[in-house]
Amino acid sequence: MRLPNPRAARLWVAGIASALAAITARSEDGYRLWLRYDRIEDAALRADDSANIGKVIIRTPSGTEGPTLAAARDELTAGLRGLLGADVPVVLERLAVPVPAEGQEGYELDSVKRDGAQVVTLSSESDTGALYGSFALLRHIQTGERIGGLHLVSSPKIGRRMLDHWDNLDGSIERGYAGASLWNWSALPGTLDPRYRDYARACASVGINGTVLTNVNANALLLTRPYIERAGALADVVRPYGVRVYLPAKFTAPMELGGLRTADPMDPAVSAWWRERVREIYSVIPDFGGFLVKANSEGQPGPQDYGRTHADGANMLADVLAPYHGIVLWRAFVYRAESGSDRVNQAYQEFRPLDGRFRDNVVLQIKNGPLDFMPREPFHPLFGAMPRTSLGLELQITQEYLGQGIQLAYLGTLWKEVLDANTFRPGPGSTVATVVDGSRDGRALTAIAGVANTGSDRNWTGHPLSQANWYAFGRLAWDHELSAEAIAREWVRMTYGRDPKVVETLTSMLMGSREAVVDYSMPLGLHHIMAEGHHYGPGPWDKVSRPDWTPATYHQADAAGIGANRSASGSNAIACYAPELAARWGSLETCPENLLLWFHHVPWGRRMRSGHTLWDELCLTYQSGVDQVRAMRRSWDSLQGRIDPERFTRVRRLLALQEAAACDWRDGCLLYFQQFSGRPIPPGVEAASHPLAYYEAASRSASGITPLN
Ligand code: GCW
Repeated sequence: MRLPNPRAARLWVAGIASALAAITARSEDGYRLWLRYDRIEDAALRADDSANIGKVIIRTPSGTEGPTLAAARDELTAGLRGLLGADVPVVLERLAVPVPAEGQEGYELDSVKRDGAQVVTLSSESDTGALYGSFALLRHIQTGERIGGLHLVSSPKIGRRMLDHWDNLDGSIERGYAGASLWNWSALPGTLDPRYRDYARACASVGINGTVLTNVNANALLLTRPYIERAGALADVVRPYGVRVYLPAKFTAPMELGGLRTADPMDPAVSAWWRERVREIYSVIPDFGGFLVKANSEGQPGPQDYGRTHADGANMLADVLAPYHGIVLWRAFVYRAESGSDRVNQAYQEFRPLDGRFRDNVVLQIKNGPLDFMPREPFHPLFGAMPRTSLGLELQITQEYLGQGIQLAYLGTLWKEVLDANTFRPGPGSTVATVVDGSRDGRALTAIAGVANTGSDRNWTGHPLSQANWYAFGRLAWDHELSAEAIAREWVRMTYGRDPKVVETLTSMLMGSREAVVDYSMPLGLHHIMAEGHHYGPGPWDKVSRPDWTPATYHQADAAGIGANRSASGSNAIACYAPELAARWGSLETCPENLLLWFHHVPWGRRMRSGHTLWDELCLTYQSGVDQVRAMRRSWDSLQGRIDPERFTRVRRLLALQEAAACDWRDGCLLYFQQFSGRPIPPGVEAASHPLAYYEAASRSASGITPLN
């Protein structure tokens, strides 16, 4: 036999080794999300947990197994086998005494001794509560907490915890950055993608209990029998996981589908048409949640087309749904180009007079800020102004204005900022969170919604680290008192393992990431200066047909200064807030600098708290945003070898693109604003690589997005 030459032999051995490694290494494509259940590497901890969990006893009032408890048992069995490497028996028992956890969805977990052995009891007043408790137990173990001495009582603070999908029936997703829609309408109802179940598992694992399947820019077809059946097939898959299906309702559906000459909510023929549709929906989906409605907004039809109010429209649908215990989620994202008034005041002016006029089964669903999911906005003033209405909070998980599928922006911090904001309504405890969870005004119907960031990408969310936002939304919807950092750390432990260096580094990257995006894109209260249409990258120069979509309307840059004057001498948006806030935000001296240009038109030369002029501060903040991205890149690189190569490489490349995008924001915006300030770029800020025309042209390209490959 001829021996191969040494170089060929080396190559051959290396080839075999890498092929073997590829076979043995688990493919880390992100599909499993945070529900990984990999063996706990710390043998002592594993042994300790195993000794303390001889059995899991699920206790519910019936003590018998239906589809939800079967799902709980499957999850526990698979999860514990994965984590502990042992088959832990899961048994059911009848619960005789009520558990301390409030409400049907709560649970209690205890480590107790039974017949001489350590076991875990999981008690709940409902099967869904037991399912949530199962996920909580697995989370406890997966994040490295000990089972011995376990005592955990938990229940959700908000009733309806929803994902709103902006998925269209043709499979596209409005503002979706992770592939196509998860829902394959042409294959439904006959073919059920296994992903539907995994979607429901992921939702249930963080307590999400509702899904609006399609876009608020609604398609009336959804209300036809074939689509109701397709939605019904999805409802059947997600139901065992405690997730109810909701649908968007197009206001003119009675005309489009029913041939009526009007959609006037006061017309008896119109409500009769809806009644029949709703009857048919419930005959297919008995636990149908209700309708989400975008009306008289951005071209969508609504009750005002017939001289009726938003309350008239919402109440008509609410009355039709009430016999089935369905609800209406009516969006407050309403503004009109023709009105000529400041867009951030319009929803307040429209809805505040309607306080107390909505039926009990209506939730007014309000975006976190008065404009539109900007990187930073003050909270929406309606949260402090409608005590006699159920107010739901709408957040955007998909990163329309925060880097889309390319950039890292952990949104737990943004959402906490809103939830914790004090509305200064008279009396104690008036944060946005206590209004939304109903405790402030004793409201029974409560809701929170996140616009989903899911899609057909193998890893569900496009950017591997954007999974954290789906996770954080669910965790905060369940308990808004959790800190953004605790949630980030928990997610990192579940998704990237418990290596302390990984946990600390990645948690701090997540925690700083949103502020980095603010700093390199819309710092100091700037807003709505992204490129038109695709909304990715800078576009302060854009000239748009509608003034309320035109960046200059919002930045107001001129030779004197920059920023939107919303004080009493301007659009007076501050008057929509409680007097304490109006006073604080209305004065240049007391307005927080991170909202300064939201509320004020500020002279370029004004001294900031740092001692810099506004112009210098603006430049330095943009630069700091870029520097923060560079620091994130270094942090991530320091994790090489501690994270699987597949996810490591992908995030590494994305962070490089993020740095390029941050530089584009800095350079484009500073070159543009410099035309007005006429001041030099201060030392410490890097010079732009291109002239302004380059950035303007780039923003007008199809997507403004640097391709991945
Ligand atoms: O943020 C804007 C988006 C639209 C969206 C709209 C809304 C679904 O740019 O794409 O439409 O808000 O929330 O209705």
